[in-house]
Amino acid sequence: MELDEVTISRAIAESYIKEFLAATEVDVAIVGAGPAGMTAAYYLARGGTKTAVFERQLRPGGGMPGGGMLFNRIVAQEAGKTLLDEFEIRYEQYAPGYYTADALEAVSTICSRAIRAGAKIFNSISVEDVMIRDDDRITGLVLNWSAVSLAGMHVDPLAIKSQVVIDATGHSTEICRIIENKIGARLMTTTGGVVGEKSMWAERGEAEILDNTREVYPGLLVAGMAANAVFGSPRMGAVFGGMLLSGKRAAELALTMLKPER
Ligand code: 48F
Repeated sequence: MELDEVTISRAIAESYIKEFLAATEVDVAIVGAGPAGMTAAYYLARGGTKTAVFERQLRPGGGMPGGGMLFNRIVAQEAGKTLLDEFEIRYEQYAPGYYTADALEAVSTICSRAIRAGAKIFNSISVEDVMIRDDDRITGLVLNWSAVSLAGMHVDPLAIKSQVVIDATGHSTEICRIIENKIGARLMTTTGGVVGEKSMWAERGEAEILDNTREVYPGLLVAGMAANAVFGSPRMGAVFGGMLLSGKRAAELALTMLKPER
């Protein structure tokens, strides 16, 4: 049978639009397909929760593919190793309590497991704004093609609804900053705004990240480095266990926040 370019084009466009339409009303929308966002997506989708992830970059993975200073290896500590086991990512013990893994294997495996569990990851889409309704509650995201902002074109966005949003945007905590700066609303932090990440301290950063993984504004959870940045905890460099554990915690919390009738 001859390959027909129009059929190829229609197959791509129609199947993409079908998936995008399905994502216009989701249970949980996650901003950022770094290690924390993708881990959250995996745990949510695995339980049947309708989950969409929006990632600005062409490729998923956030800071993980770069390992430490482009040495594409990651380190996980004892607690983080449980997540490497869950995803079946191979690792070696470097020293007692320190495990190393290939950063690309880690990214590709978590991404694949999240998608196969049922999460939809939309790459090359930036979240540029949020929707706030019902007495100051985040109820959705405002999306645009990343290429549109890169090109500096004036193109209006589209919007999707979500019961719960997870800010997994990493160091920049972009969704929290939109709430703080654009909406002018108070976040559930000591200052009422993004406190800002502190200088590197791996031990403390990892110790505090699970407590920081929580609701920061009605309907909005923070996960991964965004959690430490918004609550003013240290960064931790190329140790990634906390990112995975935080993603898992965010998924567990999101489940408790979803309305029962879903
Ligand atoms: O930065 P990122 O990997 O965040 P993470 O999951 O993990 C942090 C680690 O990579 C590392 C570290 C380890 O100790 O500190 O830095 O917390 O992934 C965040 C993703 O969010 C995307 C961004 O492109 C990246 O892939 N992102 C950020 N803002 C937006 C966004 C936005 N407004 N819309 C869509 N995607």
